[in-house]
Amino acid sequence: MQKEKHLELNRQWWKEGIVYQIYPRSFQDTSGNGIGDLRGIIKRLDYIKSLGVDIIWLNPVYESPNDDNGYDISDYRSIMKEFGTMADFDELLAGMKERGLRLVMDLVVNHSSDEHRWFQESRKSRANPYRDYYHWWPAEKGIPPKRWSFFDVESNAWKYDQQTDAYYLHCFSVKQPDLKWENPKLREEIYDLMRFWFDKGVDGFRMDVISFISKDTDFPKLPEKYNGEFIPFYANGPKLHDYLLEMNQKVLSQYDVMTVGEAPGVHIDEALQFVNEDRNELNMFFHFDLMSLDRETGETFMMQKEPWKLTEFKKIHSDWDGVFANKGWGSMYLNNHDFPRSVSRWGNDSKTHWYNSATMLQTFLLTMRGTPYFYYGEEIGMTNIKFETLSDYRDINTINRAETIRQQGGNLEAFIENEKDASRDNARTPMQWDSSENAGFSVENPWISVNGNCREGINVAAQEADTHSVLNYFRKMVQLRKSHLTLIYGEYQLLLPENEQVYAYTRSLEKECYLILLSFSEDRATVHFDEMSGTQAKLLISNDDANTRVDNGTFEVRPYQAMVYKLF
Ligand code: TEU
Repeated sequence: MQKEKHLELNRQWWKEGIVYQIYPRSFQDTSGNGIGDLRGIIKRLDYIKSLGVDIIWLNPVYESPNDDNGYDISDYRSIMKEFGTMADFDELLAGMKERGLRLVMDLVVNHSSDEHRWFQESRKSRANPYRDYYHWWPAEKGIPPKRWSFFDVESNAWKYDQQTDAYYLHCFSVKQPDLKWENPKLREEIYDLMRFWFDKGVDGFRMDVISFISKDTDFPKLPEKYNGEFIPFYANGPKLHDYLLEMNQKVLSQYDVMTVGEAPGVHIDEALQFVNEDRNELNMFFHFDLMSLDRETGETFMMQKEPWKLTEFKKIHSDWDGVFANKGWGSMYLNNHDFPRSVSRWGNDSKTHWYNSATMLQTFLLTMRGTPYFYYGEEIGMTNIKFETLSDYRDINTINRAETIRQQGGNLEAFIENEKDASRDNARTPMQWDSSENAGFSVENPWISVNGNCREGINVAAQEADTHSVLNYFRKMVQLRKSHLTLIYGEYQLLLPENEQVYAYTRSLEKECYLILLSFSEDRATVHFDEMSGTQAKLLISNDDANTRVDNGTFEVRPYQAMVYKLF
């Protein structure tokens, strides 16, 4: 019976695992330079293990001039000096394996750093053997057709290089030239470096903007329909799936590894092309539908904060669950190093509601179908820092956006106000280990300011000691998921789709069925399910006082309350 169930469910470690994302620059400094490092993660491995998570996703730790905090790699086979040495890395990996933790690294191969040897060679001459590792447009052909850059002050993705009288393409900063995947030699280089890390024992890759790697190298004028919305255009290169299939055949299929693609611009209708098991491309990917729910990309790419409705939030997650109901597999995340902290964005970080909404959002990720991804600090409810001044920021995205607005005589104050909610640096402040000056992150001045609310109980030390803390609720919820296969593989059924206060759904597998009730509201709510009157509901967990038994289908829900009931 067990074997058939296993096969029928197509059980996989990366489906049952819980991922903990570490932004190494902000996790733990041990070298005293105010910057997190690999020895800092080694120091905290027992803490990470105690969370009950299984897989660590490590943001880039490779050699880099840090124009974009490591997403600009100058050597794919060496460790950034600020973070430590390869010996530190090997010790970290060994420490993880000892504890049964798996390591997923970041594969950043849509672009490299302009300080990478490949680019240094490529820009030397048009005949250089590395010329075709990048996208060059000879100046004699005239100005290349408009392409947008995420980080360029003029938002221009073409940079003129006098050395060879040509332009090179960079979808991100000028120091992040795009690699030319159309060149099979370049692809082989990338497959080799992937094998290098897999042979070291790494268990997978999160693949940075993998949806952008294929380009139409004739660089036609952008079709009208993409005006202002260039991301879907970047994400539909002609050879994208050929490359992902080739990568799988030549590398991924040779190892027991996990892959998750970061896929901005991918529409829900294209989802199964990436993760349908029969296509042998990726295991899962991050879509951006939720990440763009509460923001309007205004001119100058200022991510204008917009109100959002719970019904929209529910629809996004229900539609994507539906796509992967029989084929493929989904990823569940509410924040990461590119987006504001989830409790401040999707919950309510006011003193009154912080605890309930932080734990409610944990319950959501741990009761949905799809591999849950937690970002460091989410287990203790870390919030946005909401910097007051531009000088507090370190992120190229904010600094260059501000420069664009300044140059265009735009409203810088409005921009700074908006960045309090929208900026990436909200997610990059040091991990809050205790309530000391630098929150136990470093003895020296941290590279970016610590959030002062580490002195208001939002720190590990205080929450370790409190059995009811956000941290200990997280641990309980993790164990609940791990001990109920239905919460991992069970069918998902949305209830009360029109309710703007409560997100209600069931998870069921064979005879087992669970009801999950989540309040996204500051006000109390009462919900009733006709189909449940007479059904026994036994409470398994809640982040607030709740009725332990309900049998008439009516549930009282407190502000930002979460409840998981077993139905029978
Ligand atoms: O992010 C790609 C991406 O889509 C983001 O730029 C996102 O749109 C933006 O951050 C919204 O605020 C990946 C990495 O996750 C990001 O950290 C890098 O800056 C970027 O690629 C370039 O490597």
